Amino acid sequence: MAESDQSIIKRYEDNPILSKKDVPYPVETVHNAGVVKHKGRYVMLFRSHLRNGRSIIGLAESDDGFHFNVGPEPFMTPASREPFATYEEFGVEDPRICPLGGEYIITYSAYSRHGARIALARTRDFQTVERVALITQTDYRNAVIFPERFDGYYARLDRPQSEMCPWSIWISYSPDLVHWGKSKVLIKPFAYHWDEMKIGPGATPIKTREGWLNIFHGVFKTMDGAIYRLGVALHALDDPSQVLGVADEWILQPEDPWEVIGYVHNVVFTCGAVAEDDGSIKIYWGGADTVMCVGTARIDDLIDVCLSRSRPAL
Ligand code: M1P
Repeated sequence: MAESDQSIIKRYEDNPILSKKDVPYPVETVHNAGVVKHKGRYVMLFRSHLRNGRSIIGLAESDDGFHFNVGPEPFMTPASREPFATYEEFGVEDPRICPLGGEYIITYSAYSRHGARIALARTRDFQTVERVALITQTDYRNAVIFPERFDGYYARLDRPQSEMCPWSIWISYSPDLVHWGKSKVLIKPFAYHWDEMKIGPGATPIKTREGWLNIFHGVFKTMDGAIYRLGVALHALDDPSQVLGVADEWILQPEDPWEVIGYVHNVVFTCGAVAEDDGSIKIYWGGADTVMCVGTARIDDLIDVCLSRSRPAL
């Protein structure tokens, strides 16, 4: 489906790039994937629903960031070892990958009868993975770790889920990736706006010369259900708790048929983006919680919409 030429993100012409037919084990969806460049290749960790409705995480690799091959076995299934087993009983979802100190930190949602928590795992090679800790209580989703430390502390953006206020983006800090605190709200849904229902961090933050790009999702409730779109914000390089700008307009909305219709209608949802040396960025998103898509944008354009056409963060 054609999109407006004004779009800041150019969709790849052969979307969707991955769907369940590409997976050599039984799954019903391929969506919400974290992506990183490892040794010159693109590694994708994607979520799949099984036929019991619970989720697992698979791995796919690519030389060009557009054509991916899926590994023969799932990368992560619910843990059998405690304390993770109790909290992953209902599945593992929405992985994000952060390159940090020569390894890759994976944050994902752990689902159980006790709600949704964020779990943290690490890998050096995407061959083996070590679970490290459950890093939130219930109910949290959408945690992304910054790929650098600030005054010696790791930092993350996340999305606690409160009964009392719209779900917002927060920041927390940690000396060791396990114990987190100094939490502070940074960006809230904006009333009568495309993201007024709830927002959540999306891709692992991207370092640019002007600040950290935070590509997030925002949700608007209509009489026909919710619409998930992508937005972008810029955080200060030396202090990511300083929000330099939140773009007033969304940068991507469901338009292609596989984004409008699927397991959950009208969803574009990102868990990963890869910055390239030529000033472009590949942004990956799940379409309708069913397939994986990719598009490209200019990093300078994303910075520009944050700084020149911004709305209040709080
Ligand atoms: O179905 C759309 C999305 O709904 C949830 O997202 P959030 O709570 O952050 O708005 C998650 O289940 C997500 O995986 C899913 O894509």
